[in-house]
Amino acid sequence: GGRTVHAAIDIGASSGRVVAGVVDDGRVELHTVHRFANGAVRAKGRLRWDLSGLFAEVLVGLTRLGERFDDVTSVGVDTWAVDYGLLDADGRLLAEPTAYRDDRTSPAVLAGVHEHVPADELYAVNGLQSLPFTTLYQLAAEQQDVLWPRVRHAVLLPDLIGYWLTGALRTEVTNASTTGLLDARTRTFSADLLRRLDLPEDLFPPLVQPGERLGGLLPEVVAATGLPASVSVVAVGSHDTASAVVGVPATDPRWAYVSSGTWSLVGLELDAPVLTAGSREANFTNEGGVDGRTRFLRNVGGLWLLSESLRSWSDEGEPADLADLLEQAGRLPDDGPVIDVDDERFIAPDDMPERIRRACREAGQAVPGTRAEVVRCVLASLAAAYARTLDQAERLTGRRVEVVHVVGGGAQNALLCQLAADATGRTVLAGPVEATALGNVMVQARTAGSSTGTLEEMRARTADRLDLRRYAPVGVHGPDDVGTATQTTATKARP
Ligand code: LFR
Repeated sequence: GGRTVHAAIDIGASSGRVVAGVVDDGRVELHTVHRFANGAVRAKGRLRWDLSGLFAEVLVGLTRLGERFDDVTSVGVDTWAVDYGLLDADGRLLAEPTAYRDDRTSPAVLAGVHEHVPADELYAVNGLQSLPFTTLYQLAAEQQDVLWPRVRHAVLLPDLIGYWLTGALRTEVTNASTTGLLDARTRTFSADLLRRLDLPEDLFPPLVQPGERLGGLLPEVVAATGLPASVSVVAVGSHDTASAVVGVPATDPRWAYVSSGTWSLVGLELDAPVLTAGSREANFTNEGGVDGRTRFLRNVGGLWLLSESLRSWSDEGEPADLADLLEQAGRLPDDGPVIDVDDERFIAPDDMPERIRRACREAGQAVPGTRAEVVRCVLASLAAAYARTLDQAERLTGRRVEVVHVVGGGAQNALLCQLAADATGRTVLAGPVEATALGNVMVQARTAGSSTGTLEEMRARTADRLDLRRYAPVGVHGPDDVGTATQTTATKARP
């Protein structure tokens, strides 16, 4: 019991935030204290993150936090997965981290890895879906780089921020599961894989579990932020999707999630990995969850297709109004074109509407002409992919899914949520938008003692407080509210 205050530092591919979480006897209230933009930029021949710039924003956020709360207990960090910074023997960052959408992980690099360890052998150990940007492929490209001889450690991005805050150099295990180098059963780095890929056994710093204390703030961080030296940094589900799954307000045991942001991560929480041939063929991943759970999911193309389209249109000098476009898209007929959003051609940045049109043309579908038609095509295609993925997840695990929780930014997109309900034929419960920050704070609160129990118990306590929006498959009921009050006014998905 008791009251504690925590900060969730949650950085996504398109924006970051520092969120204060006030926890009182297991109930969580979130206040965003700082928000900043993010995006990969081309620099020194690669697509890179400006991690030093992001860290400066983290310090700004922590300063604001300290101005508003004088009783902060701890801080936790999560970001997207797979990317890392390379440190030399003195702990210096050798270059700003390369972004996973960079094209250096070419088919030739992947084939080179599979010569050492065939794809089915990889899956048997790491249980990961095949994605070209999985850390081990990025490292294979790195091994051919001039910097490689100076590399002492590869440090995942949230761990790098943790290192800059505390001086403690660790690898948080949920995010480590996305490197492809972790054994999905034992949850330790596979010495065998590292050896076969010619990577040093201690390339990644020692593992730490969510909930463990990383350390206190460095004196220079105390000086820069004004936070008291008593504040500690606690390891959380540092892979943003791991925190998002913790933050899903599930109460019905037959639930699935769509963590809907730049990507849509669609799947189930399981007690153990599923490493069968069927699961590999369906390209399902077994990522590590908090409390030893398995995140059995697939990466489905996400709102990236929409945000990149918007970016193209504004680069053309005619920025679109998203609310307007969504409203027009909602009025378009149901039988429009649907593309395969998982197609790898959509991973790289630039020229998204054109790539979408080309995909429609190649699939023999109607080619979207207007912007609203492009938007409708993206959202309908995402919904179709959610439905297909959930059906596969049911088949591969023998579980039934009754309720689909959509969390993250996509929970605000009423058209997407309604199309998802229609396509899956299941009830969609949308919200919270800040599930990742919520899950980050929940893990810290348990370490501090202001929340207790299993994930289920903690979820039930937070769900109680949330305003979720319910979308029933069309033909059953229209959208309506559940919970106590409504924060957002959802646009009606259809007339
Ligand atoms: C979502 C996410 C996904 C991961 C992708 C790349 O933000 O973390 O889970 O596959 O980004 O890291």
